[in-house]
Amino acid sequence: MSESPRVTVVVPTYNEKDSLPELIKRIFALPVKNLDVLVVDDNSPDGTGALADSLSKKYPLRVIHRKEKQGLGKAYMHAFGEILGLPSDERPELIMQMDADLSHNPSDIPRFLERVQTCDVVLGSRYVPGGSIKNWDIVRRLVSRLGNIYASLILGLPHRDLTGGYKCFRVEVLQAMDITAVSSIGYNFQIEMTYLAQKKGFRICEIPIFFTERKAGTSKFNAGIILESFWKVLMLRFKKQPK
Ligand SMILES: Nc1nc2c(ncn2[C@@H]2O[C@H](COP(=O)(O)OP(=O)(O)O)[C@@H](O)[C@H]2O)c(=O)[nH]1
Ligand SMILES: [Mg+2]
Repeated sequence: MSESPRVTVVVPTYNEKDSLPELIKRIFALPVKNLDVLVVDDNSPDGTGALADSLSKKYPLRVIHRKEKQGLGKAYMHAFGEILGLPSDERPELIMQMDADLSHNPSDIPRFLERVQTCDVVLGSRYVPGGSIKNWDIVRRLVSRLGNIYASLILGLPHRDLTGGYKCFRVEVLQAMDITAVSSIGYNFQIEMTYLAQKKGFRICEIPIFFTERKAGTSKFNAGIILESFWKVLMLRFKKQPK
């Protein structure tokens, strides 16, 4: 990989107007070269899409405007599809993804970029030594822990945090997958992508992150997400994967 690979950070947004400007400011304050941001907004009623457009005048940031809220997985697939469709001299070598609500600390980005030099996928992990979660109630902690244990047992994945959304992929990983065939609509996308990468034989590693529950806006997490994961993980396990 060249000295400073091109990096695109994909940020899905739905009603994140109170967090996005601060997130973008902090990302672009980092001493990282060749970095840009791709916001994927699902027509947020709070005007996050227009806000992202105005940020694009100040920063190297692009915005995908989707018609309506269709789930996190769909938003990521749209963004990854666009990135893979870029001409090779514009395509980033590295694709990061992170939440917009400041739960993921932008100052961790250089650690991801360092680690991906010897890995193909880097997972930001709350459940490896040094990782932690701040301000989650007991129910959310339990759901996350049990969800991770369930997914790792069923899918035979050794990683500790399969449900997190702070990650870095080498572009080759996304190129090796048929992004349009990813079946998860919602948050299960995180588990599915890691599973598909593992199936393809890519090296996946984890780095500790400190996850802080959002201060502004509201979580879009709901019981439907748990249900989707419950059956999608089972379906993934028994589905024949294309070579
Ligand atoms: N574009 C898009 N973004 C979404 C959707 N659902 C959640 N997000 C974004 O995904 C990230 C994680 O969502 P969040 O509600 O914070 O989930 P939590 O951290 O698990 O409680 C945030 O940046 C959200 O704005 C969706 O349907 N479409
Ligand atoms: Mg959140």
